[in-house]
Amino acid sequence: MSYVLFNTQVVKREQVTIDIEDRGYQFGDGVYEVVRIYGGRSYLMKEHMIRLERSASEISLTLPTHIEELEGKLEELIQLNEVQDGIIYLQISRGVAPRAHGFPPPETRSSLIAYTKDFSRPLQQMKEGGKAILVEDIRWLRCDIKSLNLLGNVLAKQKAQDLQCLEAIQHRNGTITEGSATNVCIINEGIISTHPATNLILDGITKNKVLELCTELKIPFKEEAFSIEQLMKADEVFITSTTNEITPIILIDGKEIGPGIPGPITVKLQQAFEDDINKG
Ligand code: DCS
Repeated sequence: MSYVLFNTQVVKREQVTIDIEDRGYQFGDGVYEVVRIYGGRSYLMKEHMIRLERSASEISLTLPTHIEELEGKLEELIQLNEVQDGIIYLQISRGVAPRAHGFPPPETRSSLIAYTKDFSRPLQQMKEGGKAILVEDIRWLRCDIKSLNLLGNVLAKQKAQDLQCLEAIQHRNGTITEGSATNVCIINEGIISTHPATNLILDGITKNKVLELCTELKIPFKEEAFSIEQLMKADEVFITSTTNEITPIILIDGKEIGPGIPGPITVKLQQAFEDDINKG
């Protein structure tokens, strides 16, 4: 039996229907989050809830419940669905109203939906590393909002998949921003660089955890944008996300990064990340 959170209530999946005039469906007018579940427990839930609240506030969307209450309902969902390793997908749209671009009447309730999915850790990919391609970043200028509008990301990812690659690394005029659904870090002479948390990228929760681990491990890092050239010449490259954790990138546009195998600092960070997961 699968349960979902529908607005403020946990119900059976079969009981949920989405209205054809839901603004999430028609305009992508809403925000979302993906939260990781390890060993039956959510990971970095608070950080995801804070980002959700911020995304919603940036588009003037009112959440149907306080985040503390929402957090409780999501934990209930994990228990009811007996998820061990998986994810929670959660989205909130600006609700159901006759189609018109402007905001609906103020009494319109936002629609929230959250469900769980089993998802194993990508252990082989993390060990062996993956391939990536470079693509132009054609997205809007508010990539800091975790918006339901993902067309730019979808097109980028598909280009990567068409070429049997794991990820598309995006650039704006030669400056690397982020992957289609990941943040990108490079390592040069022992120093990690990643794009600063501006309007041009999503401020990734996994990336922030990695930076926290860097501080603990005394690995120097800078939140500074880097160029395509710096990426291609880096000693190590890795991507981060809730589902990809820390995945080494060993080949970009057919060219090897460093010796073409996961680098030692990336591996060290993977171990520290694993310890953090197990700490719970
Ligand atoms: N950048 C983009 C554009 C993303 O979509 C994501 C996550 C990230 C970076 C990494 O952020 P987190 O570390 O907070 O996950 N994308 C989610 C998604 O759509 N599926 O899984 C994760």
